Amino acid sequence: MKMVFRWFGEGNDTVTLKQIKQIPGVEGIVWALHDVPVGEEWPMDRILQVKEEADQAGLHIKVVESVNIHEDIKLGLPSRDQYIANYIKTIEKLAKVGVKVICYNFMPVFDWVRTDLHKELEDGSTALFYEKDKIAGLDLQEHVQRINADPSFSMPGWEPERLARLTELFEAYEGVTEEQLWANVKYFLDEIIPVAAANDIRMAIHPDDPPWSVFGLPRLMTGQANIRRFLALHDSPYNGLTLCSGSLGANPANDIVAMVHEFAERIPFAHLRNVRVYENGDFIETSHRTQDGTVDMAGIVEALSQHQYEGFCRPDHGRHIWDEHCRPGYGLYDRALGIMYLWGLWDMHQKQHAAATKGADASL
Ligand code: DNO
Ligand code: MN
Repeated sequence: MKMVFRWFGEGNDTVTLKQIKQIPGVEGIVWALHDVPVGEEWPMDRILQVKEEADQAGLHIKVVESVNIHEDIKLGLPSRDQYIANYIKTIEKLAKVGVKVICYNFMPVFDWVRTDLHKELEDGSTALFYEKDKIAGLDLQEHVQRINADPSFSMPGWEPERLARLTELFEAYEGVTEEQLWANVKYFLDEIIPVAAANDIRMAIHPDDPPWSVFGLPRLMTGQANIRRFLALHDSPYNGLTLCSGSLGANPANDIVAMVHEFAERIPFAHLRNVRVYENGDFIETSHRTQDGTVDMAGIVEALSQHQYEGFCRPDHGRHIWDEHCRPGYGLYDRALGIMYLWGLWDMHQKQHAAATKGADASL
C-alpha cells in the first residue's frame, strides 16, 4: 500500500507540502489543475510547475484526482469527440511526467453532495453531513442561489461554470436514462482505455457520492453489481476503480470487504475513510477508527493486506479538529491521524503475514 495525500495546490490549500512530507509514510501528492475549465487540455507548463514543487518537497505526483469529464461526454452529445480528444492529450502529457493513476468520476452534473459542511459531532469537532430527506425535498434552484450567495456551500468538483449552467444542464439530462449513461461511459472508455494502456496510466473511476440517484439524475457507480458491470466494459487493468470506502459505505447494503476481495486486481487507488450512517439514512463523516462509524475499516484494510495491495491509498476526507481552518473535509490533522490508524492496521496484518510466510517456509 502506497500512501498519498490530496493537495489542492499552492495558494489553494491551507496545508503545505512540508507538512505533508512530515506525515509518516506519505510518499506523494494527489493533485489536479483545479482552475483549468473542465474539458480543456491541461497546459504542460502548469503540469511541470506542480512537478517542480513536489520534487522540491520530496513528494511524487503519480496520482491525479481528477481529470474531470465534460458534461457533453456524459450526455453523449456530438461535441463529446472534441472533449475526448482533449482528454487524450492530457493523458499523454501526464504520462510524460510520470503519472500512473488518473481518478475521475462519471456523475451527471454533481460531484459529491452534502447538506452541511460543518455539522458538530459530540466531541465538538465538525464534519461533512448528509441529510437524506433534505436532499429528497430540496429545491435545486434555491440551492443554486444559496451557493451563489455563499460559495462556501460549494465544493471542490462543483465547478462554478457548471453551477451557472445548472438549469440548462437539468434540461439536457431530461429523459437520459441509466442505460444511456452506460452507453456513454462505454463510448468514453472505448476511446480512452487504449490510450491509457499505451501510456501506462491506470484510469480509476470514483464511486458516486452518495451512491444513489440525487435530484432524479441517473447514477451508475453505486454498488458491487454495477462496479462489476463497469469493469467488464473493458476487461483491462487500465480500466480500474477508486475504491472509496466512505462513498460506498453511505449505503449500508454495500459490503466493501467483499468488493476488495472481488476487485482487488482492479483497484489502483483507494480512498479510505469512515462514515456513520443513521437509521433515517443520514450520514456523517467520522474519524477513521472502525468503532467511530459504520464502515468496517479494519476489515477493509485486512482484506487489502490479504491481497498484498500495491496500489495507492489516501485517507480521503477528515473531520475539522483542533480549531483548524481548512477546506471542508481536507484539513491536515484528522487526515494525518487517519493515516496513522491505517498504517497501524496495515502493518499489523503485514507483520502477521510475514511471520506466517516464514513459518510456512520453515516447515517445508
Ligand atoms: C472524493 C471527493 C470527490 C472526488 C471526485 C473524484 O472523495 O473529494 O470530489 O475527488 O469525485 O472524481
Ligand atoms: Mn472518495
